[in-house]
Amino acid sequence: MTAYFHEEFETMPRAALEALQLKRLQNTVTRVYEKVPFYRESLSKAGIRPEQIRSLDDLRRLPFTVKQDMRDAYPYNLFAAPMDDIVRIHASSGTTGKPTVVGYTRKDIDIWADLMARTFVATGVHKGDIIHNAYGYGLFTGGLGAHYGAERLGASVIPISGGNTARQLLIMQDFGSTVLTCTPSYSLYMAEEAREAGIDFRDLKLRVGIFGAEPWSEDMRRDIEAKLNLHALDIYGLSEIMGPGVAIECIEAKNGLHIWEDHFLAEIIDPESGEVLPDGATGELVITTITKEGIPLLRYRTRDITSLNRETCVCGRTHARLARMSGRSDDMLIIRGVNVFPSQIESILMRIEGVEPHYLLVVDRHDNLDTLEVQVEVNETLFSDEVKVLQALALRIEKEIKDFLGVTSKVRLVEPKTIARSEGKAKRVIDNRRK
Ligand code: DLL
Repeated sequence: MTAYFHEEFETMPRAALEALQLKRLQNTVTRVYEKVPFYRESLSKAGIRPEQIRSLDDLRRLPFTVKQDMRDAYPYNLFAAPMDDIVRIHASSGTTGKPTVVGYTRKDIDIWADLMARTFVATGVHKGDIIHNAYGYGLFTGGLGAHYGAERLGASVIPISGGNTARQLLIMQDFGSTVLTCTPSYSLYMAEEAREAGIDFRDLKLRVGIFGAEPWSEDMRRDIEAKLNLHALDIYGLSEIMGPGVAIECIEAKNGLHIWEDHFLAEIIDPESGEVLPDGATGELVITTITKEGIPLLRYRTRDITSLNRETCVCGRTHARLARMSGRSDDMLIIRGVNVFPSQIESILMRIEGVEPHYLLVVDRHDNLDTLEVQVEVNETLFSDEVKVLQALALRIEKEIKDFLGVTSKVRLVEPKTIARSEGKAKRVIDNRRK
């Protein structure tokens, strides 16, 4: 029997859901038109007045919002509520320039806690669970987002945040944690430290892991599930839209992430032309928030690459599912004209015996030609093997990458623990061409 947190909303028939979406979209467009000069201007430029939004199809007429708009509005110019009503501020670090700042009203925090509680329930988590929350607490939304959801659900939350892995393991053992929340890469780091400390995950009480904040692959899921002895589920979110809990895989299907459509409208567009693509087609995810007060966003281009599936799920939820993110359009590497996502290389690596889930892609340009070096760790046994064996393995991986992705690479097998471990979002790519 599927458990729900908000059964009425989670299983709402499409027609009722769409009626609710339209009403909320109309309110949001009115709100930003009245309160945010940026939107008043961009809507006026597009020739749209709020009362012209009469059906969900009118969504397409609205202008996009992009990350640069948020940077230009730094720090508060996109806020649609007075600062007096903002009770929390988060920001995403970003790799270049100023961070992207978001503000939440009390109601926004309340809805976020509800949606995170809903998210937990979809993964089979319930009151009575002990949630070991190793997402970072701070400006990053992961820690506090999961924390409030856990409390809203009535579970016990351990606000451990990231770092000090030895202590994490000790607490997990002694406190009887049943749920782990952190990035997938950090969960693998924990597995590695546990093995070295002689801790067997089969002796722990962990049952569910809720992993996200960075791309990962189906093959990595299998690896994590085997090493940590739990169900590993994919959680998606971004600070601009809310934080964690925008979309989640349900434990019943483990196949696609339900995006909470009573609060977010999802579209997939062709990242080049901006044209809306049909369900099932892969493209860039665009999200419109329809209940936010602090910083509502119209058609925000997430740059995340996925597809939409609106078929009803075995879990009974009617909310559309997003395919596992293959990466961000700005993480896509173009190597000698071939498009490659780091996650595609990850999938190939993960299928090879003896190869560890720790890798780094180094892209460079020599004599006007792009080069790709794949550094990947192999296990102790393999590493101490003869050079010949290692060379043959490197060649085999190069061949698989060439055969599957059409790109030439140089594979460098490295000793265990050579590649930096991450307690948060892993860094998988160094692109020296961007320097
Ligand atoms: O990463 C929020 C979050 C916290 C999500 C904890 C899940 C768990 P930001 O730091 O703003 O927010 O980064 C958002 O991370 O646009 C994606 O590119 C990436 N991302 C998040 N979840 C996933 C996922 C948080 N499940 C950016 N798969 C997003 C792939 C993800 N990428």
